[in-house]
Amino acid sequence: TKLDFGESREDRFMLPGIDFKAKMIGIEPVGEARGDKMCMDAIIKLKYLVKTSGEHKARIMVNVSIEGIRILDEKTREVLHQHEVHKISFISRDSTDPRAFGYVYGEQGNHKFYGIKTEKQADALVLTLKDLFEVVLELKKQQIAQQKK
Ligand code: I3P
Repeated sequence: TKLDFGESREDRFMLPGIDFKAKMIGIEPVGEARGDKMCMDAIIKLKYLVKTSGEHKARIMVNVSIEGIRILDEKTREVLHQHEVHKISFISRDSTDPRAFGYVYGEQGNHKFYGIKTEKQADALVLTLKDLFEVVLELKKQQIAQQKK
């Protein structure tokens, strides 16, 4: 039997990364980089806008890799949004919906909340993102240690 002790944790984030099937709930400007209540308010508003518009949510693919989060059109695979890890400031689970979550992306004075409805449990994607952030932090630390040598 093959033991995979040699495989490093970051391997699964190497390109092309991991794809999650999802739908876009919407994008909402927010005033802060982080905050559970702020994100919850944003997702409630976005869901309300979807409902009252009567439109279907756009089908997307959420790609998670060392380059961050990329939101692609499910059919054409066109990149709709590209979000580097270091500018993603907060991830929020929707406490009322096991298939929804969102995150805050952007710079000071220009933060936006991205609300996403996942095909399966949102936890799978959220845990993958948390793992990615740890891996990126670890790589950064190693890089700094290398520079000091
Ligand atoms: C659909 C139902 C689906 C939902 C879909 C709705 O309404 O709520 O669960 O998909 O959203 O249209 P209905 O039961 O009246 O057909 P999600 O669970 O993925 O949100 P959509 O049209 O925005 O894709």
